[in-house]
Amino acid sequence: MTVDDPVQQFEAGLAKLEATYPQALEACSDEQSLRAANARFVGPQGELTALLKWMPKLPGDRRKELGQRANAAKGGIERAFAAKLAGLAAAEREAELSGPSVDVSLPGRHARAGRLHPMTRVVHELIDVFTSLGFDVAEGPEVELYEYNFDKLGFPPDHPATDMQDSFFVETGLNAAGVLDPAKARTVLRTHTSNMQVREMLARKPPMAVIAPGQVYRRDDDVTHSPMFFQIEGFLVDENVSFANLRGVLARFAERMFGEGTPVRLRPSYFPFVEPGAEVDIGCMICRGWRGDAEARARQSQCRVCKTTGFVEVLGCGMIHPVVFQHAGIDPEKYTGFAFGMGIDRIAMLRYGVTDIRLLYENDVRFLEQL
Ligand code: FA5
Repeated sequence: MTVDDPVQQFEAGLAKLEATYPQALEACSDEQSLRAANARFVGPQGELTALLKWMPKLPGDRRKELGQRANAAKGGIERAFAAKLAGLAAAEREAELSGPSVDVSLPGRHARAGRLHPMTRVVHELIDVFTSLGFDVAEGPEVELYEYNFDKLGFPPDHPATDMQDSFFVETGLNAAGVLDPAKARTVLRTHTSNMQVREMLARKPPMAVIAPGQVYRRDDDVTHSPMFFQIEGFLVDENVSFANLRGVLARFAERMFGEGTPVRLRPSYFPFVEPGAEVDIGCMICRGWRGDAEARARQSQCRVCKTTGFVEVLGCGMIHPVVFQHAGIDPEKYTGFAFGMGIDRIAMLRYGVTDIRLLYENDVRFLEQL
C-alpha cells in the first residue's frame, strides 16, 4: 500500500478481504485449521488488523464510511468463524454417535479386586485356631437382656460396669419417676461376649466347648479403646477341667497367631463370673520391647500401643464361677470349666502393626490396602 492514495489502497485491501474470507473459513475441515484461517484475517498480524492500522491516515470525510465497512467485515468474519466452529463440533459429535459404540482401541478399565477387612480376616483366623482345638462356633444378639449381660454372670447390682455411664442402655427399665420397674425389660448393647456363656450353657448340656465372636459396645474412646469393638468368647465345661487346660489353650492360641516364642503373661485379676481370674498380656508386636536389646528397649520407650510396657492386654479369663453354673442349671459339684474373652481389635493391631484402633473403623481404603 502506498501513501499516495490511501483511500484506494484501503478499499482494494478491504474488497480482497471481503472476497476471500468466506471461502477461506468455509474450506477448513478441523478446528485447528479454522483458528489459523481466522487469525489470517483478525489475528495480531492479520489482514484486517493491518488495514485498521491505516485508519488514521484516511481523509476525514471518508474515514467514517470506510471504518464502518471495515467493522462490518470484522463482524462478518466473526459470525462466519462461529458458525463454522459450531458446524465442525456438530459433525464431530454426529460422527461419534453414528460410529461403532465400543472403541476397542481404548485402554481397558482396571477392576480393583476387593478383599476381606483385616478385622474379618482375624476373626476367621481365630475361628480356625479354636475350631481346630475342638470348639464349636455360636452367635448371639448384640442387643441383650441386662440379665444375661450382667445378673446371671454374678455382677452385683452396683458393679461399675453396670453403670449407665459405662454401658449403652437400649431400654433402661426405669419408670417415669426414674425408679426401677420389674415389669419393664432392661436391655443393653452387650458390653462383652460373656452373655454367650449364659445363653449357650442354658441351651446345651456338658461337656461343651464353644467360641462366640461378635461385636460389643462400651463408652470408651482412645488409641486402644473403641466404643464398638470385637470380642471372642471361649469356654469349656466338663468334669475335671483345670487352670492348666486353660493355660494350654492360650499358649496354643498365642503360638498360632503370633509365632513360636511369643511371650504370654498372666496377671491375677477379678471378674465376677470367674474364680480365680486373670488378665492375659501378649508381648507387644509393635515395639517388640520384650526382646530386651537396646534397640527394642528404645522402641518400647516410645510405644503408644503398649504404653511403653512391652505388653498388650488382650483378654480376661479364669475358671467359671459356680454361681454362673447354678444360674444355667449346671451342677457345680460335678462340672468345672474355664472361660476367656479376647479383644479381637487388639489382636488385629498386634498382627498388622496398627498403632491406633480407630484406623480399623475409618474405612480409608489407602490404609486398608496396606494391611
Ligand atoms: C471382659 O470383657 C470379660 N468379659 C472377659 C472375660 C471373659 C473374663 C471370660 C473372664 C472370663 P475386659 O473388660 O477386660 O473383660 O475386656 C476383654 C478384652 O477386650 C480386653 O483385654 C481388651 O483386649 C478388649 N477391650 C476392652 N475394651 C476395649 C475397647 N474399648 N476397645 C477395644 N478393645 C477392648
